Amino acid sequence: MKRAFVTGTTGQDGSYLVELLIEKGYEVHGTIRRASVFNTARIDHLMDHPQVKLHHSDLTDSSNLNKLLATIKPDEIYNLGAQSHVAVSFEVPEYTAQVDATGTLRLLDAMHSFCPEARFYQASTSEMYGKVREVPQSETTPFYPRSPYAVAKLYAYWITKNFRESYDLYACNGILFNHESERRGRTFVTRKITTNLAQVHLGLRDTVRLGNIDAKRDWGYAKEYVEAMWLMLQQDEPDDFVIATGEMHSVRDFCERSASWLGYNLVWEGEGVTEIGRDETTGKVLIEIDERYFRPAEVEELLGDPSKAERELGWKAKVGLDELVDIMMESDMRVVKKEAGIVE
Ligand code: NAP
Ligand code: F7E
Repeated sequence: MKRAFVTGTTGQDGSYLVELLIEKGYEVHGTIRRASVFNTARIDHLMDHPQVKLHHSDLTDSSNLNKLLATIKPDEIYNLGAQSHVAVSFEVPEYTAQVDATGTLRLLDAMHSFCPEARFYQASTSEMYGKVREVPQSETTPFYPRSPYAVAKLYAYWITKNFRESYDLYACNGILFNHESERRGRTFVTRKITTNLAQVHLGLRDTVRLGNIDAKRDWGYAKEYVEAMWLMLQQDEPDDFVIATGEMHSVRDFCERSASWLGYNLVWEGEGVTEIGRDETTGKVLIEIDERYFRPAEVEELLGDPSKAERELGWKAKVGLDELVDIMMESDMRVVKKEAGIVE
């Protein structure tokens, strides 16, 4: 049985990846961080699965990583663990670098020392393109990171490539554009919109308060994106791939589609921080702008060119934005009702 080692198992992508690897017959060694509250909600259903083994770990602790890789000797390593919130990285830049940049180095170094035959996947990101140099962005587009998160991830990208070239390791970067799901963290904009709008609709919150609603992203469905990670580690040669849908939409557009799912027709009034989004029929204010959610430096638009992945991995995104909104709104209406004790 093949063994996989996955950091960030408790996150959105980690939980989907563990499910995929179980399906493919792997023994999955996942890492969890000790926290003062339970942080395993996304993998609780997998805890007692005979193919899953969980280990306390942290990307800031090389002695722990060395010990784990020396004993597990995995065939594949997926480095998904990260301080992954862009806005938070401006508040904890050094910690973000410790986890996202040097954390990746620690893991690569442990692999080089204890299981150099393993295959390594690095969770690289479209945020590295930042202030974009060309549209759409492909594997050859120059980078221009705009946050401590993106700068840290750029280090991780290059150290992964450097270990591949220096030590002949099988190490790949998946440059993934934004991908969302019903398991997305609630402080990322799509999930914030779907949970908060559900709460507004049920009378549990007044409005949804957002920052820059004109930012544009290439949003895909996380469950499909983890298949691309696995595919990257099944090729003859290691390489780097952009994973994206090839379509771009604004946060404003995501709000309109989510509101429409609930039966509202969202119309906009005013500008800048005084802009609001109202339901045209009832006049009810659904969206307000809040300066707190603007970032010191913004990534205005990201659009991926996934043609290399389609050509070489046979991977193509199937879920478009409307289906993604359906999945997330349907789930969040259920989640929010359950949390509020609303019985249908
Ligand atoms: P996520 O939901 O925020 O999950 C991040 C995971 O990393 C969690 O399991 C978290 O543990 C763990 N983690 C945080 N700090 C850690 C540390 N010091 N040591 C070890 N693990 C740590 O992120 P995601 O959306 O699943 O993304 C997965 C990876 O892909 C991340 O590296 C992210 O930066 C990258 N990425 C994401 C996207 C996207 O759109 N989702 C796009 C491109 C790249 P806790 O549960 O304990 O917090
Ligand atoms: O923001 C704007 C915000 O936080 C998207 C991470 O998974 O994807 C993610 O990073 C956009 C930005 O994602 C709010 O300013 C407006 O322009 O959902 P987000 P992100 O920053 O693109 C990349 C690929 C990663 O690698 C990261 O790990 O939406 N926005 N109003 C807001 N964003 C948030 N969070 N909250 C707001 O209220």
